[in-house]
Amino acid sequence: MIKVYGVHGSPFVRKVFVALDYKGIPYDIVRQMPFSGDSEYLKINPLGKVPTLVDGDLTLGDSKVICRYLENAYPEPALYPTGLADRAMADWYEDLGGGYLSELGAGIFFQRFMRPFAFKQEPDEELVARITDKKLPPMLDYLESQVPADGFIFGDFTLADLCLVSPFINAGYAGYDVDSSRWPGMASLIARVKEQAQVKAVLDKEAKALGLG
Ligand SMILES: N[C@@H](CCC(=O)N[C@@H](CS)C(=O)NCC(=O)O)C(=O)O
Repeated sequence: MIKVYGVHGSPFVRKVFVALDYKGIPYDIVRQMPFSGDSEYLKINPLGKVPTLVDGDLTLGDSKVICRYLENAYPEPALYPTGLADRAMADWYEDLGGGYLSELGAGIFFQRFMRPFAFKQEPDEELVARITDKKLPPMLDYLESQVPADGFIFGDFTLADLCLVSPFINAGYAGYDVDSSRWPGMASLIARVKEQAQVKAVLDKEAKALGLG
């Protein structure tokens, strides 16, 4: 049985859970906290980050690498679009969502969720305001120009949809909602992705794990 090391709440672990569920692949979750410095875990993932996937003799870190492996090993149902240009765009969206956007979402999540609830510290609201008022608006303007008014980016649901939306799911846990009067396309894509069957199922488990459900 495939094993996934990680915890609910991480956008990268979420991606792998959704990919496995979407493809109907059974797996066990091995609870592994990020930033733990756990020496046993560092033996299988020297970066200490989550997720890590173990499939028999194969041990892989990094959600992007893991999801490409899953797509190649279990092609149906597909989680990436076919066609050179669409596939390249999906990779770009995955990179953007898992890179810069994820840092912004994590910044809000860390300040407004982790600091008060896990560390009993005040959030740095100046830092949050810099993200919400300065850094996110130009990104949201760009995303608004990319996303469809209905359905998903490439027609069927793909990981690109989840990757662009995931940072906003984490920011949402910390009370930040995308302004639907300013970015209606992005706000509605976020709502549709959260309702997608496998995403919804993972988010329900996440809410319980984070004490929100
Ligand atoms: N590029 C990695 C990023 C994974 C990542 O940053 N995970 C976070 C949790 S959301 C983590 O483990 N952070 C701990 C650390 O940076 O030491 C992926 O896609 O899997």
